[in-house]
Amino acid sequence: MFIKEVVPSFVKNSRGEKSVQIEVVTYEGRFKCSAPSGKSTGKAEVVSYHEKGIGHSMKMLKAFCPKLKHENFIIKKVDDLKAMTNLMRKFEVKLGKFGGNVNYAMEGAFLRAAAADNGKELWKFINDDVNDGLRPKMPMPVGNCIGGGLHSKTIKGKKPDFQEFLLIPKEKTFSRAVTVNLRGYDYARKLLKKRQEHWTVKRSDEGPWMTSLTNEDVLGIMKDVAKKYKLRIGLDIAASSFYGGGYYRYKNKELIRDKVDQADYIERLVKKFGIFYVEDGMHENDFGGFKEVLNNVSKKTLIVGDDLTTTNLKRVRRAVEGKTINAMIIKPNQIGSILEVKKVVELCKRNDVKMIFSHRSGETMDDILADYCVGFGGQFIKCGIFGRERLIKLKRIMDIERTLLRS
Ligand code: 2PG
Ligand code: MG
Repeated sequence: MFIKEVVPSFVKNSRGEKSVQIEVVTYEGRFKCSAPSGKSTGKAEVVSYHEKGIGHSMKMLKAFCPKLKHENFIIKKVDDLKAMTNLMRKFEVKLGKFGGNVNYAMEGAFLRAAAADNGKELWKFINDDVNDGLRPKMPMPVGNCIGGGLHSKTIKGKKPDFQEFLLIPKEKTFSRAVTVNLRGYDYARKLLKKRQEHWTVKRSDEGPWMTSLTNEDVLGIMKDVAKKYKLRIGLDIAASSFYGGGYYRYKNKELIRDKVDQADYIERLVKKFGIFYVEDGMHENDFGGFKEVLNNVSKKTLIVGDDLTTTNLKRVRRAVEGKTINAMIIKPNQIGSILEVKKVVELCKRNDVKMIFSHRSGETMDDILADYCVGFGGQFIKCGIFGRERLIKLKRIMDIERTLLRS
């Protein structure tokens, strides 16, 4: 793959923040990728940009990218990307790190160019490598319906403490699942309007409805939505965001729970509302707490690590070998290396841990997450229900599904 040039630039994400985009130009065409950014980030995540900020990462890119001009890379599989990433690591030795988001954009653009060079779509390029080309199964979407926590603003001083109330369909096709999620999302709006005085339509980060209701009142709505459209309920509790000094500090309603109470509370909610999926129910270093919850809920419930595992092989190994989770979030920019993502995927597969490929709260118009999810064999894709940055990823999987159904 002969590189004509590599061009870095800034783009804006859905929160209006600056992000980095990389464009790789080869004889096959121009291949772009831009990086998303998180807000409720895990402490074990790699830094997103150079310690001096995104501006400094861009300065480094402006010096580094011209060095790739006229290079010839032979990339036949994901691991071959090393030839390029090694150059990045070498460049960092004296200047400090580019950051996980820069790696995300650079690797994504290179992989897209490499896939085209091999005459393949990106999902197929990855699938041929990691799944021996076996026909992939379509994932199910995990969609953010009602929001709270760090991603949401308060209404009259209130919001739910949990970050995300999720809808998860179980349908034969991905496109049907997307439709059902949209219907459920709209029905939730109607119920919010009914059950809350003076409610006006407002959306928080990622597009879910904003509300001042408590966790349990929202779960009541979710239960009705789920029943009407045969959907499953999920939660991203993002517990680290309201944990401090050994306690979970709830604001709505005001309450303090210790570790034992917190695990107990989650277990009760799971039973009461028939919850299928619980992400980050305990704080990010409480491996034991996750295990406790996993042991006390039905085997069908997914106990999901995100801030706990941060797509970091060491942490994932600890979580999986300690039997603390049965599912995990995969966010490539948490670890800043798609080669590491591949190792995490292999570990999950060996241990039957379900994989949820996930967007970040600040997303761009890039849809590479969809190719990663199908290519690596994720069972779920978490990328919202509404908003153009979210819909573009759902649409990409619908397109892949259509191609596969035709073949
Ligand atoms: C999460 C994500 C995405 P953020 O916690 O799962 O929903 O949020 O990107 O802010 O880390
Ligand atoms: Mg999360």
